[in-house]
Amino acid sequence: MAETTTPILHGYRYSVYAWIARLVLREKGVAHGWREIDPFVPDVPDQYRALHPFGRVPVLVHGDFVLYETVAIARYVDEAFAGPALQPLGARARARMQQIVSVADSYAYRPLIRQVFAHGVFRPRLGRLGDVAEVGAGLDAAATVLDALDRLVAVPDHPEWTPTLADLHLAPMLGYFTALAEGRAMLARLPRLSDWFAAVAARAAYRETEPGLP
Ligand SMILES: N[C@@H](CCC(=O)N[C@@H](CS)C(=O)NCC(=O)O)C(=O)O
Repeated sequence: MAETTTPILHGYRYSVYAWIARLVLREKGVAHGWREIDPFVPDVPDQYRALHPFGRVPVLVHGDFVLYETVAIARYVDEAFAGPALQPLGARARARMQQIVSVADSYAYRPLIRQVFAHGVFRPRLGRLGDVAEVGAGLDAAATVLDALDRLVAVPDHPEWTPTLADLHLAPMLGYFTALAEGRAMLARLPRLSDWFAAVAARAAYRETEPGLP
């Protein structure tokens, strides 16, 4: 069975998608190795491009099985290994989970991460110039995304609550977005989304995989 081989995650320490993959592995209780690769350098090594033709992170290598795209990695980890189930049963609950993941990738990633976090937090912390116009545009676009998510997320309502792949996909994006004060203020205006985020962010898996800031 595939479970006997230790999977290796290739990722960049500060990548939000690598964080999602690490969070899923941690919630599932899957021990794994780590190979650091910076996908933002101009020349991503050919060796890495052989694993990921688009030169992004993360990639999961499990024996002879090579898998890129975080949504596929997360689902594989949940289905190929023992541990708590991270996908709900039932057509509607699964569809909602998939919908939130898709909203996160399609509508949240660019404004929350590439615009607000990258230009408002990450670049300045590296001593590089962030573009305030990008931050402003990201905050504008984030309003619609956060409103939609406020209506979609399931707020934990009992002590045995366990997260789904939707929670684990979305929380790191909110984590980075709220590294900026304006992001925190926007989230604070939405009580459901705030309660949901507080519950996921309080989990040991989230805290232990949190990359921190440069
Ligand atoms: N659809 C990909 C997206 C991965 C992605 O965009 N990763 C970012 C880091 S968070 C990356 O590698 N960026 C490098 C680049 O844009 O050149 C997935 O779900 O894994």
